[in-house]
Formats: sequence, structure tokens, C-alpha cells
Amino acid sequence: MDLKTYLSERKTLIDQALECYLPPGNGPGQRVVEAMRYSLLAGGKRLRPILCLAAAEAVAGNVEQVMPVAGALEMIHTYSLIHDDLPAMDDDDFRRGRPTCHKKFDEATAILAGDGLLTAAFEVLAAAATNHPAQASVYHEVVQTIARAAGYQGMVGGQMADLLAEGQPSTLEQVEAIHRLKTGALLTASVRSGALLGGGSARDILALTHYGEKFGLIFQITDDLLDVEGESAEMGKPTGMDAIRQKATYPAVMGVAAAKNQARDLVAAALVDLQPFGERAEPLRQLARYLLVRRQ
Ligand code: GRG
Repeated sequence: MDLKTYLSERKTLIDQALECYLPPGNGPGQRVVEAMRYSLLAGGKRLRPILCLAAAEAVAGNVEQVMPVAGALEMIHTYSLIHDDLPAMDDDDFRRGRPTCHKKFDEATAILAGDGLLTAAFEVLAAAATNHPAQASVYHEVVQTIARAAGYQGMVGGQMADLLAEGQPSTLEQVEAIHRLKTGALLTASVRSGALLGGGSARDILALTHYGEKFGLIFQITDDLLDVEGESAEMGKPTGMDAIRQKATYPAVMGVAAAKNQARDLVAAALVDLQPFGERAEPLRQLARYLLVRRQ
């Protein structure tokens, strides 16, 4: 399979689905819907929904049925980016190649757009569960998995820990703990949800969850490396090792070479998790390898 074609076909399907889940609004909430759509439909790699669909594929599940859950994951991810970009957090002016939500609209609208996307995600999840009453217990577990990964025991808790760690020297254990929550939890939940909805056995779900945990760590290590030497560094962001040292990142605590080795070792281990799934896990296999060579 050709990963580039696979990713672009999946991205097209996901973009079409997102357009349906969040149509243009009218009435008093129109401005906030406009801001939600501005950020949600702005592009992005759609990595979380793609992982969710690929995990369902790995267990021979019905990919189409998984789409609403995949869309909900992207809505939650987009909300986190909108809020992360706010002046009170990372204070970024650009995201996905255009002005951030609060720059395009205003801070209050951006806060509401994030809130709107988070709650809309759970509305989409509830509708999906309603449409599949025979699988109520599976949907229940999916909603619980996603809520936990997004909330204070996952992404929100990780963001808090990251903010508290700013400017403080961190150990490798602390960096790993922050990233497992901040970015790893939602990525892992994406894979796990796909495996659950695809009808995987308990053993399949566990193996794919382990793959998802490794994927989350590799994603974060390579994201940190891109900040040091990738496109974001080339785009003139305040990065490079001096900026990185003040943040809780892998290159800061272990050095660039060791971080690259760690990422490579984790990819090898993630591929072992996928062994039982044979050819069906080829997209997940290639996605893990892709992290090592991505430029954005
Ligand atoms: C505000 C609750 C709250 C959480 C924010 C995930 C997160 C926590 C912040 C994102 C900030 C950031 C840039 C983290 C680095 C890793 C990351 C999540 C990058 C962006 O994800 P991609 O690369 O983005 O999947 P696209 O645009 O492709 O979707």
C-alpha cells in the first residue's frame, strides 16, 4: 500500500464527514459555529481519526461505522489546539497555516469555539451510540475511554502538568509522564476506540492499546525533534536547543541523538504489537514508521 494515497483518501473522507457533523449555523450562535468550523475545517493531518479508522481495519471492522467516533476525536483535538493557542496558554498567532482562532475572531469567541467543539464531539458520540443500540456496551466503553483521555486524567491534566513544569528542570520520567497525558492519551484512545468498535477481541484491544501508547510517545518525541530541527524551526519559531531546554521535551532531557534512538526503538516495539494482525495492520505499521520521517 502507498501511505501517501491512503492518508489523502482517508483525509478526504474525514473532511466530508466533519462538514456533515458541523454544518454552518444560523441564529444567535452563528458566530461561534463560524469559529468552530474555521478551526475544524482548516486542514491538519487528521491523525487521530485516521488512527481510529485504521485500528478498526486491523480487526476487520466496518470502517464506515467508526466515522462518527473518528470525527468526534478530531473535534476534541481541534478544541485543544484552539485553547492551547490562547494568550493564557501558548499564545500562538498561527495554526495550520492560518491565523489562530482568537486572532481571526477574538479571545472570548475562541474560548467558546473550543467549548462548543468539545461538547459537540460528545453529541456526535451520543448520536452514534443511539444509532447502534445492539452495541450499547461497546459505545459506553468508547465514550468512557475518550472522556477519560480528554479530561483531567488525560489531556487536560497533562496540559496542567506541562504548564507547571515550564521553566523548571525536568527529568525524563517527568517529561514522559506529561506527554503520556497531554498528547499520548488522546492518540491511544483513538486507536483503542477503533479496536473496540471494530469488534476486536480482548487480546486485540490490548495489543492495539499498547501500540497506541507507543505511537503517542513516538509522536511526541518526533514533535519535539521537529521543534529543534524541523519545519517549525525553519519557519522562525522561537525553537532550537536554547528554547527547547526551557520546556519539558525529550531532546532537552536526553539530547537529540538519544531522542532519535528512543523513537526508533519505540517504532520497532510498536511493530511487534501489530504482529498478530498481519496484512490488515499495514496502515498502522506504516503510520508508525512515518512518524520517524515526517516534516510536520
Ligand atoms: C488546552 C486542554 C488543552 C490541551 C492542550 C494537545 C495539547 C494540549 C496542545 C497542543 C499543543 C501542541 C502543539 C502540542 C504538541 C503536539 C501536538 C498535539 C501537535 C499538534 O497535533 P497534530 O500534529 O496537528 O496532529 P494537526 O494540525 O495536524 O492536527
